[in-house]
Amino acid sequence: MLERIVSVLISAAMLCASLPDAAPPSSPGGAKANGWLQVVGTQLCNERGEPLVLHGMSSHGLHWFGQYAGRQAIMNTKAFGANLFRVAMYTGEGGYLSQPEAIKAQAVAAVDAAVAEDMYVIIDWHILSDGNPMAHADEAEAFFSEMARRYKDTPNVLYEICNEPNGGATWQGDVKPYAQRILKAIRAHSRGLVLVGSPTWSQDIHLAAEDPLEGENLLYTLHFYAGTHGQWLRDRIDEVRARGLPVFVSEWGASAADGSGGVFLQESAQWLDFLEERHISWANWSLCDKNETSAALKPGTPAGRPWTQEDLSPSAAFVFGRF
Ligand code: DCB
Repeated sequence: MLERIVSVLISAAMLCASLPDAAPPSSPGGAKANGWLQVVGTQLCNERGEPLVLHGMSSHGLHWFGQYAGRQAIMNTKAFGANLFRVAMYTGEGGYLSQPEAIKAQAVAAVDAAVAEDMYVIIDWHILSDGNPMAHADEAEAFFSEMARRYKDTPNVLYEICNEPNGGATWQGDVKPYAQRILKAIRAHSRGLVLVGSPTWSQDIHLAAEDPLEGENLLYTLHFYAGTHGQWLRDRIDEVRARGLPVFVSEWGASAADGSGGVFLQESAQWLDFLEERHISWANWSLCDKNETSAALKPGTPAGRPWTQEDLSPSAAFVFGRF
């Protein structure tokens, strides 16, 4: 009899152990469960110092495809497993610098939507045609100062201060001094993660490794396009990490570097396997329905309803499956 009771108790205990915790967090990779992010060595970690990997989508330019940075669209990416959203706020090309108040309101609405979904969210100062971040450092400083104050108590928010420096911009003469200035403005209010780009569309991360910034909770962005960038750029990631530089892939595409061509799924899988082995976080370009191969949605897909596999482009059918 006693034997039988013991064996029933043991099976009950084993059953309990195989069930998930009674009260799972609202989203295992979300901000409620993980809190303020921090960098430990080269690894992104949660508030408890446990490694955390963020996966999600980048918006396209807010001023062109703002509907895909709304609550339903962000929720849709979460439903596919994302815990990160990147708000790409173009500065040039008719973006923030041309209409600051309207675009800022759009960016804030997108950030608030991601926060409401318990996701981490990147505020991206998306320089591109304006290749040198120094060209609009005053505007950037005012913008990030305001954002850091607004979100000083919101652990969800990450600050990407210069998407892709290019043209003649150098690390030592332009990007580093710019980053020092913006970092200071952000740190006056917030301890949130700051993501820093580098020359050649955020590929020259080795220049940052030779002369890194001082400060806490900084990561360096590396951007790649699977049809254009291969092993040599992955090797560069290993080189800089060996020197202690924390890396975050805040933008990558399954297309070629112009956002089109391909789609290069085999090359993308090779890249994502590489990132996964190293617990490197990423955001994919881009959540929109533009007629280009990097776009996640088939042309004409409405932003205001849930999406099925049928709505996804070949790129997103692959990428969403890797969240
Ligand atoms: C980056 C930019 C991003 C750009 C994508 C794809 O630029 F951060 O804004 O997105 O990569 O090129 C594209 C959109 C197009 C849009 C165009 C201009 O997909 O719909 O018309 O921006 O706004 C890169 C990245 C890498 C390289 C070059 C660029 N590269 N670039 O290695 O040569 O010149 O835009």
